[in-house]
Amino acid sequence: TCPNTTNVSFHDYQPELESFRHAVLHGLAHEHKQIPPKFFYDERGSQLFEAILEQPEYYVPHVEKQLYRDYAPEIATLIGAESVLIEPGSGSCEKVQLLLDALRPAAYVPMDISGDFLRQSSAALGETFPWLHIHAACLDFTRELKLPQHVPQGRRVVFIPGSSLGNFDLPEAQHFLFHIAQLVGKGGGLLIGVDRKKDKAVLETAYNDAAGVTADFNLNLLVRINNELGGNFDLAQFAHYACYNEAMGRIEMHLTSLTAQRVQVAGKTFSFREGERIHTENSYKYHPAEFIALASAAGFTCEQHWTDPANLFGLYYCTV
Ligand code: AVI
Repeated sequence: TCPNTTNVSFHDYQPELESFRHAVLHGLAHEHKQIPPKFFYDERGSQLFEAILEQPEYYVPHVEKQLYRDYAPEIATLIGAESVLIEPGSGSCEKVQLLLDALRPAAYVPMDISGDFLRQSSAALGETFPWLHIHAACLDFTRELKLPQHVPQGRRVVFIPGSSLGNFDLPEAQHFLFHIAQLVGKGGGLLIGVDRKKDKAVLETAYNDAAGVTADFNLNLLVRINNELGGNFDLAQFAHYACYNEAMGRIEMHLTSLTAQRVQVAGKTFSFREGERIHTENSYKYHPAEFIALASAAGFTCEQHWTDPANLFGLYYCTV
C-alpha cells in the first residue's frame, strides 16, 4: 500500500500477465485463427481506444454519458448515499465523474490491470474530487474480484460502463455477473451500461469509422506482435474487417489477409490463404429483455432501466 495523496490509496495485487506469446502462438495455430481482444490494450492500443471514443460514429460513449447527465439524481436516489462504488476496468475513470457529485459514495474502488494507468487516473481523480476516498486496486478482474482491506462498510455497488460486458462470450458474461453478485452480497447493486441490438447499418458504421481509427486499433495488434514477438507481419497485406453477425447478436472484428502469404512469429511460420481472417473481437449486443434475463440468472433483480430516445443503449440498475 502506498498512499499518493491523502485521499488515494493504491493496492497492488500484482496480476499475472497472461502470456501474449502463448495466446498468439496458440491462436494462430488454430483452424480459425483468433487472438483474444484483451491484447489490444498495450500503450498505443489504449491510446487508439481513447481515440475511438471520440469518433462520432462510435455512439456508445456519447449516448451513455448523456444518460448519466440526465439521470444522475435518479440513480443516486436508487443507490442511496454512502455506498462503496466499485469499478472493474476503470481505465481513465472518466464516466464515474458524471455521477460522483450526485452519488456521494463513502468510497470509490477503481480496479485495473494496468498499474501505471490506474495510479495516474486515480491520483487525478483524487485531485478533482478531494472529498472522495479512493482505494485503487491493481488486479485482473476477470480472474479475481476482491476489495482492498480498509474499504469502509456500506452498500456495495459495482459500476460497469461502456458495454464492457459485450466483449465476454455468454458463459463468461454469466460467470462474471455471478461473481459480482457474490462480491456485493444481499442488498448490493450493479449499475451497468450495455449496448443494444439495433439496425445492422448503424452498428457496422460504428465499428468502421471514416477516420479509420478502429482499423488502426485492430491492426495495432499486428504491430504489437511484430514488436514484442519478433513477428514480420506486413501491415499493407492485412485489412480491418468489422461486421454484424445478426444470428449471434454480435459485432465481430477480424483482420483479413489480402494475399496468400507466410508470416513468421517467434520463430514459427504461419500460412494465410487469400481472404483468410484472424478473429480479434466479439462485441455482443443485448435486447433489454435478454440482459435482464442474463442478470437474473446470476441472482440480480432489475430495479430500473433507462434508454436514450433512439433506443441505442441500455443502462440498468440491478440489486441482489
Ligand atoms: C471495450 N469495448 C466495449 C469496445 C466494444 O465496443 O466492444 C471495444 C471496441 N472495439 C472496437 N471499437 C470499440
